[in-house]
Amino acid sequence: MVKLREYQMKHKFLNAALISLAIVAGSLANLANAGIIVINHNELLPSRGEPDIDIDLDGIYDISIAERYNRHDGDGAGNLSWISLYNHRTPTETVSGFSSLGDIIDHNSVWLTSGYQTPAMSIGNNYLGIFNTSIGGFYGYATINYDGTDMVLASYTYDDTGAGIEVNNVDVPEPSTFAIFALGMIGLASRRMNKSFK
Ligand SMILES: [Ca+2]
Repeated sequence: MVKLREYQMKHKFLNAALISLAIVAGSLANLANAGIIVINHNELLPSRGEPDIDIDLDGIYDISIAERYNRHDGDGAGNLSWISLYNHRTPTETVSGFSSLGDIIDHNSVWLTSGYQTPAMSIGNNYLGIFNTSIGGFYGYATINYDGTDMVLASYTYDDTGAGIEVNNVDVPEPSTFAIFALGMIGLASRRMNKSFK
């Protein structure tokens, strides 16, 4: 009778572990289908010049982004970025100005196909909508962090399905809750199994 109860308990935990694994597999499959790609740059932008940036890392420059101090434009703020589409053969477009968290970057956005812009930076993350880089017609955005002194191109996030994309601070969805739950259940199941074999 005790043996039967242990057998039932063992299978109860094994089933829970298997269900957890299925949930993890499902959530990972959803992540793969989501099409959200994050490319980390972590590149300090210079205060002079017009550095070319290969935003999608395919070896072809897409855009120029730089910090722009007040000595160049005389506004006294020193918080302007310099974003240029000059000198690039790729058809990259940028949204005019920065977008906010929750904004949707898609065909309804106001796009610039040439020239340059000097939008003012806010402290924290600033989001520049980008469409159609050298790897194709994908909607995405660059995250540029400004700490009041320096500007850093943090990352480029895009949707490789061609769908519009929401500006979102949490670039990478975390399957950790399911994973931790599954690992916990597997641990419990293996403890039960070890006990039942003793
Ligand atoms: Ca490129």
